[in-house]
Amino acid sequence: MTDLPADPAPSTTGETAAETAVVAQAEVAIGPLVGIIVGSKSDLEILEGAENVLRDAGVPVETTVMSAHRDPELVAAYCKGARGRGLRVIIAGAGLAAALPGVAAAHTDLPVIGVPLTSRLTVAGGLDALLSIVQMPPGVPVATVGVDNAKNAGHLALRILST
Ligand code: AIR
Repeated sequence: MTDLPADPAPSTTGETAAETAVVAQAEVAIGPLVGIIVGSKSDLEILEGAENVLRDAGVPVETTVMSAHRDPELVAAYCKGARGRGLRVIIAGAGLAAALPGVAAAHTDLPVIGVPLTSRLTVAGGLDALLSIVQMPPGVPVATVGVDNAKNAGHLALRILST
């Protein structure tokens, strides 16, 4: 936790520096606890299943589109900074050669839940994405839910948050 400043000098808005620091800490405290990331805008509708479960439980959540293949630097920066911003769990959904959950787990030690998705070019009913997500090398785990089963990712995130 950040120490409050010793000097309570009034700011131009009338708040003391200490009050400003308290407000800043409160904003951090109510920031998102779960970060949902998806490989494409075309994945967003299915991931609403996870978002709705979390919002219904009162858990603050943020959803961002970033592709492990199209935006690799963005994915790395987001996941490296996730714990520092107060996130506790990352839910990552992608289809096809679905690298996003695994790449996320490579860049953060937060729990990562992978959601394999069907999409326009899917083969074998989403088995392509399922195997891409579940077959992680030892030491870099991704907790994988069923194909298109984003709701279960939300429920699993709730259980992780309650431990
Ligand atoms: N994808 C995007 N970058 C890497 C991968 N694997 C996935 C998306 C989406 C599918 O490719 O997660 O499920 C098709 O994306 P789009 O943008 O062509 O609709």
